[in-house]
This record gives sequence, structure tokens and C-alpha cells, in this order.
Amino acid sequence: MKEKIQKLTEQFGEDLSKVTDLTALETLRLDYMGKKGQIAELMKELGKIPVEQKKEAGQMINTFKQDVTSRFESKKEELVRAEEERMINAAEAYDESLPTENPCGSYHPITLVQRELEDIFESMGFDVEDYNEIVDDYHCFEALNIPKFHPARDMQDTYYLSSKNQLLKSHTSAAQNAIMMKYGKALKEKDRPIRAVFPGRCFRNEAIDACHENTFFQMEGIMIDKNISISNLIYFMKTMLSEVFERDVTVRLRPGFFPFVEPGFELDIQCLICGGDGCPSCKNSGWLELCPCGMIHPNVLKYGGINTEEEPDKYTGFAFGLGLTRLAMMKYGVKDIRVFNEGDLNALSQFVSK
Ligand code: FA5
Repeated sequence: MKEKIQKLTEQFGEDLSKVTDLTALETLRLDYMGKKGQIAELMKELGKIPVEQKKEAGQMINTFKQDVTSRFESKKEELVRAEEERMINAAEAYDESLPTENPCGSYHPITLVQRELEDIFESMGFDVEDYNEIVDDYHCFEALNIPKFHPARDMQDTYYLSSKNQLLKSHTSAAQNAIMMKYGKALKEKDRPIRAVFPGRCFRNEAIDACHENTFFQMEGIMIDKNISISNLIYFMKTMLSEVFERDVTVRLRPGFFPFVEPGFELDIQCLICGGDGCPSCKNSGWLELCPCGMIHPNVLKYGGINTEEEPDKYTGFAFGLGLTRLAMMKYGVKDIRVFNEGDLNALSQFVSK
């Protein structure tokens, strides 16, 4: 047993030194620590050896296991750090002062990110919906459980138009009610879950800085069916982020208040410009608010014609409001949000779809 463990220790060191990415590391972990891995084999052999040798052999296996675990963890940290550095350097590779070499024009980076997300959500069965930029007070606020004079209206400094109770859409949630109305019948009569994403331009009277614009894009999503829970929400958020960034990104979920969801969450992403150390792009916090979300409030489902007074809990759903412009900042390593609206072709033509 002793010799075998010694050999395995050497072999593990050799195997580990050849690992250069997280996928290979996971394969190696399974080889050694998986259900049918080397350590499990050793445990099986332990059952067969004489009783008087068992104690020593068991200790040796334990030491080996601890050694494998700790070396595995250090390697993982090393690989994650290297990947983060690669991302940060890639972010720095973007240079807005470079002259453009593209005579044909190119898609705006927000368009590229939007299309990529639409593809991801379509592959998960979501419909992509369009909605107006000028909306009325009812859709933007009241149908979302924000009555007139509710303090939550202060969260969005809105541009009201002089005519007919209209305003510039301050968030994509303004489309929720119309989408519930559009698909509610199929949900109730054909058991077809409502799954929709709706990207759109939003307007707010903001103090502009490196991560706030007065005109920016969001992509909203809702899913409504019987028995939809927070687990469904978290699954969709995780899948979407790992598909967009094609790697694990560090996110945190914390409670957040929005009158149209209960419970509500803020989903923040660790800033990919500074790697979490703090910079102007993340207001020196190391984190960027990216995608608030939550379970749709019962009143909103009622106003959308989904649930009735008789069966107020029949259907449940989640909603999220992704900051598309901020996502583009993180994805392409753009340090200042103003780049997207400035119309500088040198800067804007550098982005390409994957
Ligand atoms: C909302 O707009 C909610 N409607 C989102 C929501 C939908 C919550 C569904 C729950 C359920 P918020 O104001 O935090 O929430 O904006 C959402 C995201 O849009 C922010 O996290 C941020 O990424 C982006 N965003 C907000 N304001 C700006 C701005 N001025 N400039 C750029 N991006 C912004």
C-alpha cells in the first residue's frame, strides 16, 4: 500500500504539472477523487488488507487525499488568477484611439451583445419581443405595482413628455404587462409557459459618469408558469452569464427592493476592468450592478391578467432586468460607458461578434 501511494503521489504531481486549464483540472480531479477514482480504489483495497495493517494504511490514504485536495485547490486558484489576468489584459487590448481599418461599417457593440443574448435565450425557448420607447405612466409604473406618488418612482428620474401622460421608457419592465396580456391566453388555454426577453433603450435623467448614461440599454426577461421558483431564476441567470462570458465570472446576489418583485435581488458582477480592486468603471467598489431580478409580485401577475382573485397563486414567475450597456462594458473591457453613445467610429468599429 505504501509503495502504491508513493507512486500515485508522484504520478499525481506529474499529471498536475501538465494541466493548463480548468477543464483538464476537473478531469484530473475526477481521476483521483471521483467516485471511481484512484482514492476510491485505495479505499476498496483497504477493505481487503489484514486488520493489523488497516490503521496505518488508512492514515496513509487520508494523508494522500489531503495532499491531493490541497494541491488541487492551489492549482485551481492559480488557473483562475491566470484567466482573470488574461481577461484584464484583453480588456486593455481595446484602444479607442486606434484608427479604423474597416471601410464597410460594423455593428454597434450593444447590437452585438444584444444579438448574442437573443440567441442564447432563444435556444432556451424564449420569445424575443420588441416594445415602444415612448410608453404611458400605467405601463411604466402602475401596472408594475408602483402607484402614483409612490417613493419608488424616485429611483428612476424619468423624462415625462408634455402630452397624454406619456414618458420615455425608464426601464424595460414597462413591457411586462403587455407581454403578459399577449401570451396569457396561450398559458391558460394551452399550458404554454410565458418565456420572453425584450431588449430596449431606456432613458433617465442621470448624472453621467463612467458607468451611468442617460440613454442606455437593458434586456428584460420573464418566465411564468406553474411552480416557477427562485431556483429557475438562478439557473437561467447562471447559464446566461457563463454563455456570454464563456467562463465563470464572479457574481453576488443580495437582497434588492423593486415594487414589482417579491423577493427581489440585485445581481452584481465583479468588475472585469479592475478585477475587483476598484476603478472608475465600478465607482471604486470592485462590483457593478448588472442584473436585478426576482419573483414577479402577485399584483403584477393580477394586473397582467395571469392570476385571478379566485386563484391568486395559480401561476408564478421570475423577472430580470439586465443592464445590456454595462454587460457590453464588461464583455469588451470598455472602461467608460460614454464610448457607446459618442459615435466615434474609431472606437465603435473595433468590436466584432464571436
Ligand atoms: C430596473 O430598471 C428594474 N426594472 C430591473 C428589474 C427587472 C428588477 C425585473 C427586477 C425584476 P435598475 O434601475 O437597477 O432596475 O436597472 C437595471 C440595470 O440597468 C442596472 O443593474 C444597470 O446594469 C443598468 N442601468 C441602470 N441605470 C443605468 C444607467 N444610468 N446607465 C447604464 N446602465 C444602467
